[in-house]
Amino acid sequence: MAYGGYSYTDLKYKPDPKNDFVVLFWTKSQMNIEKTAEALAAESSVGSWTRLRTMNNVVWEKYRARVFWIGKVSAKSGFIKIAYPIEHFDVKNLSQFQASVLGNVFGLKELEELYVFDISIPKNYQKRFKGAALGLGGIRKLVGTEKTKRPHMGTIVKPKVGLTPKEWANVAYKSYLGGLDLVKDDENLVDQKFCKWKERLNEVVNAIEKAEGETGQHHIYSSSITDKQSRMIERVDYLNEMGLNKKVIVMLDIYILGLSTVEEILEITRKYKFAIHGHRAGFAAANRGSFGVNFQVYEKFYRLLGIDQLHVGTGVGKMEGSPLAIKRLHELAENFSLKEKLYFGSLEMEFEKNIKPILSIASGGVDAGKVDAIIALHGKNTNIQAGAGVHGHSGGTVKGAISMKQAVEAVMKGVAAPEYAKTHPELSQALKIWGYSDPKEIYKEIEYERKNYKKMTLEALKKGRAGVIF
Ligand code: RUB
Repeated sequence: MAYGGYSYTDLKYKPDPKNDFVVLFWTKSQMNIEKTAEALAAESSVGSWTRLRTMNNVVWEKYRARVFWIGKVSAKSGFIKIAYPIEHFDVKNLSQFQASVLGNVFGLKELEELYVFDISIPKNYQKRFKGAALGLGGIRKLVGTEKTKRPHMGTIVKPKVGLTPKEWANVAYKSYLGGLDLVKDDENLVDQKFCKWKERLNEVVNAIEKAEGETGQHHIYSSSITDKQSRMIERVDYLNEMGLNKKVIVMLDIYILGLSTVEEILEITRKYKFAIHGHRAGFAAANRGSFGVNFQVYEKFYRLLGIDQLHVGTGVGKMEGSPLAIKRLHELAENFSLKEKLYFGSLEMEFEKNIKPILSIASGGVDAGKVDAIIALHGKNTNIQAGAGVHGHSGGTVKGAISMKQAVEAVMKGVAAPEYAKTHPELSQALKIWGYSDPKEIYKEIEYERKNYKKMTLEALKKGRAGVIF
């Protein structure tokens, strides 16, 4: 089988974890799976649709992709693993990697489905990146939870847009007063006329100082600066001049900005020792349905680039993603490699020592009644964030924040939220409004996966993408 005059399939090939990228694709197309595999390898590496008079041995031997595994589901669909040599790519340029492997292939007209489940990044490529400046340990130090190791608690001020700086900061103040560690801008609030960025920032810093005097806690603010590059740089410079790296985290809409812009901004924030809050707004626009890339691929890129705390979903809230799939994203944030070799849709990969673990963020449709389930899924190394689940509490923002704090306290004491609620009215009220997500269901799913990993893999190889829990 060949495509464009060459055959890229070498089923005996063994990728080298130090120097080869490996990509796991799912595809369904009008061509036989073997031919689709060739087409993907050609278009994403050295080939095209027909033979090239300009091809030479060096190009072919040194830079081509190799299809080394095909998991056929039907004649025209299946899973494919392709290896790419490190020399194929720029020395340190994730956008160039993205254009090669996650680029044109999605436009090939014969393809009816193309989904990239995972990627394994070779060690020698990872070494070229710095990883997070603070990472999980640094963020815990900043908030003061390195000893207790409790989950962080945050909120997104709502309404998303429309409040004036003073109104906004007042909501932030109340959230801190209720005991939350973090208050953040929403992804679409930057510098609108009714709430200018600098004014809001100054008001929130005052709110933090006032609240700290009352709570004795250390509070932080994720400030959204997404914009054209020069304006983002001005904002980061301002934050630095104000000496705010212990109070403010720089928040970026990382998917919308693109990998290279994020890298550029992170070079500056690293110099000034600011942590980065990565919001993934827009990711779903291109990555749901039949064509797309699993978030774990981007999560790996973001870890390399140096995001310190990253939105990865909840598994139980308002955003898409099955509990087990989202659990994997949290595991990927806090570990150097996935602890258990479970789950067919992931490739084995170990992060290099320089690529620090980061803090995952569980956000989107969260309230106090979901905290038990979130921690069951994601463990304690996570920032649990509720917007409407705080500001929609019938007792108002302070009580909403208290309900979140009580829910986390309950987990830390090993008490289920409904039990703890008997003596904690704010939590009790939250459970009355929004109900309780029982973690028992989650534990059952985790246990099922643990026991049935092999069966689930076979299932995926029979059912295709539908058999993989993403
Ligand atoms: C939270 C909210 C966030 C989502 C984004 O508001 O809308 O922007 O967390 O999703 P609320 P994700 O708490 O009121 O639902 O974190 O999955 O990227």
